Amino acid sequence: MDLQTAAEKIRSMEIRGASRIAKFAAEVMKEQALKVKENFDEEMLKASKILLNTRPTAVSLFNAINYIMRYRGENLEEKRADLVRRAEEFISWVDSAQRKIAEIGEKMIKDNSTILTHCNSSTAIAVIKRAHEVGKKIEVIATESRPRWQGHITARQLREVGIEVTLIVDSAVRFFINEVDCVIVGADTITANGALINKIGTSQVALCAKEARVPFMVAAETYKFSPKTLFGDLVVIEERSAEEVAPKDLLDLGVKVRNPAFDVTPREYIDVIITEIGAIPPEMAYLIIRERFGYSGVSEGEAEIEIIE
Ligand code: RUB
Repeated sequence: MDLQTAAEKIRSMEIRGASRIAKFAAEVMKEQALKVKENFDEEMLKASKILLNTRPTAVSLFNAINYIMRYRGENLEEKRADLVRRAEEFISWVDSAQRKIAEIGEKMIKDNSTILTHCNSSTAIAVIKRAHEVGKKIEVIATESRPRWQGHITARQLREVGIEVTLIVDSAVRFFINEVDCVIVGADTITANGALINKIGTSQVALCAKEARVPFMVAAETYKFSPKTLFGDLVVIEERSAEEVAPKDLLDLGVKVRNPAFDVTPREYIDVIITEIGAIPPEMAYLIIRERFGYSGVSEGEAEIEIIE
């Protein structure tokens, strides 16, 4: 697949969800590395930039590219082999982390419980499916997740394995929250101070859960933690087109539309983040970034990693 086609698949959301995007980017980088005949560094840097310039919010894409681009080698073949190895390593990180999170997260779901989820997170779904597989009796309330209806994907994926699912409109979360035992969502990015960036509406769900004292859990691989936020970068919230929200006749009348795809949930609303290295409080985000990415934030020299933006 050529790079522009790959980038367009991410931009148009044919490939979507933070983990899937990162894994796909790793696959594309590997494929690209196998094709390059000369100027390996320049060509791979170009590929990185094309892929990074698709959707700005999920740090998993940035982490995937930066992990892969730390390849080393004396000549083209060595560099190629190292890049391919790193891409494959990243891909298996995605798969194994999700399995591990499912194992840990399942234990945090009670038997006979109702779980609410928002949008379509493959990692949150892995936890829910695992709870079902080990024999827990669970029901799921899934929000539609307008404007792109990812809730329909969630409802289908859970129903297909035999889980009871109720689909609700996004604005009905508070109406139903007292029937919910826990909320579990995924993550696009977790900042150094423990805030969660996830599908628009997540912070309203968290607010409702807090008010009703319903535990709010996040299922997030460590590659969803953002090293960039340690250096003061703010997470860019993607704003998508007005056409996703309003019909043409309204737009033609001059109605303005704002369509942010993600929002920020402060750490005070999060009970636990389930990662592949353990269930942690959001306050531990800094340590995860330090341990997993080698960034200390203390001095630039210690970071030793060239960041590709
Ligand atoms: C998807 C979304 C998901 C996270 C986590 O947004 O917000 O909750 O990406 O997903 P979009 P996963 O549909 O706009 O990409 O757990 O699969 O990484």
